[in-house]
Amino acid sequence: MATWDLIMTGPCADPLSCPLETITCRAAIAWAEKSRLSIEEVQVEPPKPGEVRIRMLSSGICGSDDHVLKGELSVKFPLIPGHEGAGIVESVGDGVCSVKQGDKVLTLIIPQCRECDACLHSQGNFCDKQDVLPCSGVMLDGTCRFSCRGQKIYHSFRTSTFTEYTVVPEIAVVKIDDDAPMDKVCLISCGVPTGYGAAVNSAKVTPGSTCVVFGLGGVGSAVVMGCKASGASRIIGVDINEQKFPRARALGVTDCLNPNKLKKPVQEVVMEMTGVGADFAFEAIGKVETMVAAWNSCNNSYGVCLIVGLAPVDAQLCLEAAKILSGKTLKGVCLGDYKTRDCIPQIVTDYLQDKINIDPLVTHQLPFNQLHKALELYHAGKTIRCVLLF
Ligand code: COD
Ligand code: ZN
Repeated sequence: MATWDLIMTGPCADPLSCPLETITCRAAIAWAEKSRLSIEEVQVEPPKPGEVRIRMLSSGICGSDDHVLKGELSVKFPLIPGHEGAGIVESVGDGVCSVKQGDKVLTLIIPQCRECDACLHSQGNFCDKQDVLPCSGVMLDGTCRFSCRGQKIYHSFRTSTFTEYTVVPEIAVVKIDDDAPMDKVCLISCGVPTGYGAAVNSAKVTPGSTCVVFGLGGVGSAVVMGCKASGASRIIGVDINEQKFPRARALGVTDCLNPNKLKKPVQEVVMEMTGVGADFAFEAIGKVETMVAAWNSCNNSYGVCLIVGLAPVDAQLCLEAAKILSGKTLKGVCLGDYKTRDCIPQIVTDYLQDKINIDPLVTHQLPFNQLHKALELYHAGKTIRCVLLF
């Protein structure tokens, strides 16, 4: 949806036949922690060697963006938020060979450089070139591609998708099928692999198992989908917002719990409901207290607890040390343990081939100029995923 007119600065109108120009377009800027996002005219520089400039078509609003805006992650302001993006390659810098102008692509919050220790290890996916922990806010060469009224604007996770144009490293972008519906597949850039992948790829949920999922937002709902697809026979969903329960049930949750309405701690209720504890527990909220509750909801001997959410920086996770002896497993997981450039395009193909259905996760779609309404819906707990359309 072309909501804004784009102004090409400089004399050249045909990007194929002349040097790349700076683009002036609209973007959402967070000038400071907890400030209201402001839609501004920004300058987006051309991609440098090894970089890709993308015309965004859609971006989801993910819980991590909210963590960024609240200042719960250590990021630099002013910045352009957003990471769950789908778009079309507008131009590429020197040496870029994995994507070309006109390709449909997804942005990747966790890149895949294919050179670092994590990328070279068969089980690793947390690429050394990621910019989440910590978040420098700059490109790999230490500089920014965005500016507004002469001021440097930082990048968010080297993705920044709440903008009509963004620049990302080649290692943080991947080509997807030409017929992918761009108003939805942005979810496959983050929420779907993060949640669905945590269940099917990381935990490898087993048929007939009992799962408990803490947090029934976009990511937790994708976890539920993964548990269901893996044949779990019981899926307990935990959320303080009961508005999330009907959709969660439709996705496969068999029992819904609101911890605020229970007379006992939620882990005790899960223990009573299951008798022996859950086979698999997932934390998709990003709070230490729910991480502890997820851990204590698992079976003591063979339970597996997956931490999907990211707690605020400096938070410490405190667990009863003796409980680890009995054999249960605690595992962190990011982007479903997928090596992102290798695996994420296949999820898009699987969606196109009806092997996975992401449609129920897209509860709202709004044009970019209604960003504030989208954020209001998110904060009111009414969305699973609201997709911004450009
Ligand atoms: N108890 C139960 N439910 C709670 C509680 C609580 N104390 N607090 C909040 N909730 C519920 C909310 O009502 C909401 O339904 C849900 O938790 C959170 O959902 P969203 O929609 O706000 O967030 P998601 O699903 O988009 O994202 C959740 C993450 C945990 C993935 C995210 O916040 C995060 O921590 N991301 C960083 C980790 C990561 O892997 N990132 C990869 C790319 S984002
Ligand atoms: Zn995300």
